Amino acid sequence: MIVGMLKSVLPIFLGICAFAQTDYSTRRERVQKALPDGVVVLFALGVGFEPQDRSGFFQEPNFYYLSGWNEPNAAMVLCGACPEGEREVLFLPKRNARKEIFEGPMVAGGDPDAKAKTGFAAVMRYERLEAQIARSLEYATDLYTVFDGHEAQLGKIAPLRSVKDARLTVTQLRLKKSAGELGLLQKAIDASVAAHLASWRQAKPGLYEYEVAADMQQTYFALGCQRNAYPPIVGSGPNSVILHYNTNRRRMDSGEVLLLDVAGECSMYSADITRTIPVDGKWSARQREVYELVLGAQNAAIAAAKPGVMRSELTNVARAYFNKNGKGPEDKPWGDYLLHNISHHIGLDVHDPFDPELPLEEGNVITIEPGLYIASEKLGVRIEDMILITKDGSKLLTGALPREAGEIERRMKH
Ligand SMILES: [Mn+2]
Repeated sequence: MIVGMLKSVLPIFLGICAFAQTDYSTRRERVQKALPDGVVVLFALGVGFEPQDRSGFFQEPNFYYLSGWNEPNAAMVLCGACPEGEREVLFLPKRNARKEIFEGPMVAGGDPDAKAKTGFAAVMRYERLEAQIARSLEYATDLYTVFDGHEAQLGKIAPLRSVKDARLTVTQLRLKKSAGELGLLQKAIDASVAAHLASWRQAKPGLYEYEVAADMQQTYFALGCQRNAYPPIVGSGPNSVILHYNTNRRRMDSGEVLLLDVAGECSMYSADITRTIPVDGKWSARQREVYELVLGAQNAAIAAAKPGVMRSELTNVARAYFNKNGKGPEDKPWGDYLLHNISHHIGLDVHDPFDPELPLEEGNVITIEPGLYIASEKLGVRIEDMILITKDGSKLLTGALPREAGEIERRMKH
């Protein structure tokens, strides 16, 4: 009993998985309960994956969420109606000595210790996948997968069964973050906050955008992040109005703002944080005016975020705040200079999947990121923070990074 318990709380040893095996098996049970008549087949990323790919291997997030398995060329079958021992099966490639020379020891389908190492009730060779799907369908009516191109292949295995999309079922689980997930999100946030603070000490006229991007990445990698959550956006002056600018080649100049939309990913969980700062360490009157507007809109949207509210409504709140606070250039309402939605879910994906029908719920983690972009003035301001939806409101997870205009000036003094 004690040995069994001990095993069950050991984290999966491969990759950078951070949770106990039981956390993943609980998630798999939830999928089985949500789709009791289904055989759910999920695929890891990686058929054809080459380790020398520039971007490196990144596990398919739904597969990772339900397995913690961080290796390519795997699959799983979940079948709540199947006999004990076949309700959750992980399929792994067979042993490959050549591959192990390059990539280190692997867990293979058929290894005697594969169950203990993966936390699955059964681990089989990948070659058995089709046969096991057919066998599982004797106990269930429908075949499910997360539609990503594999549905056609499954249709051929079981031509008489309908193949249904399990994406929404897994999405609904992923929307509510567990305490463990919140811990990993906070780790990514804390490392990214440190990166932003480092950039504030560094920024000055004459510096290149890539120098700032490099130091920010160095900061969060040194604090344990494994990847960029997304390509760093370091945009000075005219580049501050380009929403997904990430060339980062320009030299910043006196009198400009610097928009920093930069964050790291730790243990598969992403942060997403934006600040806009004055390159000189001191705002011009116009920069400060626009900054205060964006901050006001952000505060209004944060105040509006709570269970029961539709996330899309938060963009309306921000736009309404802008519109009732005077006019922008060309006598247009300020709201016309907000060019994007101001919120998305975040977790294993920077833009986590969502259910468009569902209002915000306790346990959701979302961004709040209003901005105003005035191309004619080469002035873009965005402020992006992450909040956790609580029972009756929200908690600011990125609060360690100041947002007030005056506080940013104080922190930039060096
Ligand atoms: Mn974002």
